[in-house]
Amino acid sequence: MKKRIFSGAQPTGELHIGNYLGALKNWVALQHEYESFFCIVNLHAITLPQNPEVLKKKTLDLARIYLASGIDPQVSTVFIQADVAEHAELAWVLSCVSRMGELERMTQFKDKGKGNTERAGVGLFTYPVLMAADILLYQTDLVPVGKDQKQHLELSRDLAERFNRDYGDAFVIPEPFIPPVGASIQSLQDPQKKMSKSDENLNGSIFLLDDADTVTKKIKRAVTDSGTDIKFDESRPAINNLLTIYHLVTDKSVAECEANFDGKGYGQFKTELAEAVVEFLRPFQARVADYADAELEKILKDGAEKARAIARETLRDVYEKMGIVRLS
Ligand code: AQP
Repeated sequence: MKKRIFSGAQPTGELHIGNYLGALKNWVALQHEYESFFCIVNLHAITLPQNPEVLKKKTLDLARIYLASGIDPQVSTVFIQADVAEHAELAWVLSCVSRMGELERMTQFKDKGKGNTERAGVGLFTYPVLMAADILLYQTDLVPVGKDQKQHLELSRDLAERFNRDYGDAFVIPEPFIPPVGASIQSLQDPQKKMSKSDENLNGSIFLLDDADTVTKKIKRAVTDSGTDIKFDESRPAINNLLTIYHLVTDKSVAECEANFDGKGYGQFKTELAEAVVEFLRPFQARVADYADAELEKILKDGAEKARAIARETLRDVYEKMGIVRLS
């Protein structure tokens, strides 16, 4: 039997090349090897305020992005989180198993809550518990994510182990799959920060739907480090980040990338990088319009039905083990 993977993204903001290189690219590569579940995590989206109309639209847009990236709905299960109510139910159960202290240690809560815990939403605080529910419901073996989600995944493992120890084995303990390269694509404007949908500086991120002109301008404006060599070098985070993007969008080896820019200046490097990113995005952008609304909805409904059957079984077992009675 194939092992199982689960992953998801939030239908908030515009997906950027970091989301693609850190997550989606790996989902596409892994889907034939694993039984795959890819979720549009719209319940996670409301942990920060959203405009309801925009959120509705973004939910279907994100499904289009998944499919345009190469996720094959004949092979993988693609669905919307809110279509499977068991996600919210298991999140409640797991919140009763979680400790305040462990959630307080989550760095994303500190970042997104901007250090003001009095004003931060409770949903933002318990976000990692909902993420644990997403993963554990499907008896997931492997979770392909970017580096920013590593801590949340460790919490999922801790909660699964605690539940299994206290009530009996109900969950597979998931492993993270964090790509060796591309797990953290940094902002073009501040290479100390990860590229992020919610960054107010739009020049920091290359969005998957940016046109050629916008991509080129953003790359030309990208900050660089001192020095002139165009080589992979962690101590020069700006150039390292740009070269990593080049490496991943062209699929050229590290040596080929360095050889290609040997003796060239930053100007030439940025021109070639912009061309490579535009070329990489072109076929993807053409595919985004491939699916009509009705076809897309059918894929998502079929996906939800398949997901629900597994989720229901896991929750039934969890309730049984905890002594939660349901008469119907
Ligand atoms: N900069 C990044 N580099 C590599 N991978 C990344 N991911 C996010 N940013 C980078 C990975 O993308 C997947 C989906 O992310 P998400 O929708 O759950 O959003 P997020 O992790 O909260 O990060 P975003 O997209 O930048 O949004 P904001 O601005 O809201 O934080 C995940 O697997 C994530 O690791």
